Amino acid sequence: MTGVNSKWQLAAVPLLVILITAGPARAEPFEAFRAQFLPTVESEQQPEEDAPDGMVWIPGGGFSMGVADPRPLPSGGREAMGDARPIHRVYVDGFWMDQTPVTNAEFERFVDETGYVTVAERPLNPEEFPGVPEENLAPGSLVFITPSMVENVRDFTQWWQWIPGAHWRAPYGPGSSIDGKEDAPVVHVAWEDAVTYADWAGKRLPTEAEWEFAARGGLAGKPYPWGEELRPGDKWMANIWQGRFPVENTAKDGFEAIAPVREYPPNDYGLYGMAGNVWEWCSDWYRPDTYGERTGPDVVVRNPSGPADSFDPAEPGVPKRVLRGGSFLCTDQYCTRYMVGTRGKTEPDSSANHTGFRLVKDP
Ligand SMILES: [Ca+2]
Repeated sequence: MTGVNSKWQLAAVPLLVILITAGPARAEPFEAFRAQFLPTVESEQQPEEDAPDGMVWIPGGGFSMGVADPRPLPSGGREAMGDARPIHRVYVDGFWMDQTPVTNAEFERFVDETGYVTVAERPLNPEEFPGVPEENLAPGSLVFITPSMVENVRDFTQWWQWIPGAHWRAPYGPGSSIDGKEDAPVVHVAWEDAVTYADWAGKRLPTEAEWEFAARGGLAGKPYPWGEELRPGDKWMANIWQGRFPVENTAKDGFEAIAPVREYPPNDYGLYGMAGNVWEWCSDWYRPDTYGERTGPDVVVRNPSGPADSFDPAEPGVPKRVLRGGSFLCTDQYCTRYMVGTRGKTEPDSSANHTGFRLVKDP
């Protein structure tokens, strides 16, 4: 089932669960990191209309898109993030953006009004899975289940499980519910589900460039939407994972799983949850060489909408869309894609209990 295998891709980044204690923040790595970015220059474009409900104005402008190798930073993780380079200059027009990811309550209104059935609630097509017994074609989705022990840290099937009957309203499968989680981001939504919701809401998915511009909140060369340190003043600024992934989740940030959408402080544009909690779909196809195609230090790429097709050398033949922001399952030792500028990818028809979305709207 390639569809299922490729869903592991988000979690399949090289993993070494060797905990090191990050030393005290040193100035030099931050300086070297910062030096690779030019300042963000916001445009003066202003909308004529009042802010749509729950949205804030993102001014647009020019910014340095991408990320420097974060590994020298004190909490920079273990990945070079080469698919987010070269850092290059991009200009995006201004737009409205949802302050939070779409919540369970909002998604419920959409489903109640339209009768929409999400991808995770539909049986798998037998033609796409020849030879697979019918009982294995039941609707379902991927759920992170904490394993009691891990034999091989590269084998993510030990913690990602395909759960029949798991979907947005039953995030852990039959018997689970979203009661009391109305303010949490909706999850188990495939890309197609997000696009359908967007059409209904009169909005659209952000491009990867718009998402990144917004996440930076006007800052430049900072690894997080709030600035330079993972925990300024020892305060958790996002819902990520603490402890030894994937077997120990100490939830020092207050949440073992998903947090409500306004739990942590917003960035300077008033956006909540642009790091951690849930991944967010973007409209772009994923390719690791997207930025390389935009070369030329004096070239400003205007409103890029991504490549015409997708290619992931880790899984050739499996088209993927971009996701941004990381999730509650990312740590400073594993994944680490809550760092602004880093990129995620997954198959558009896949869903999991760490993936949601937020929307934008043109003025
Ligand atoms: Ca957490």
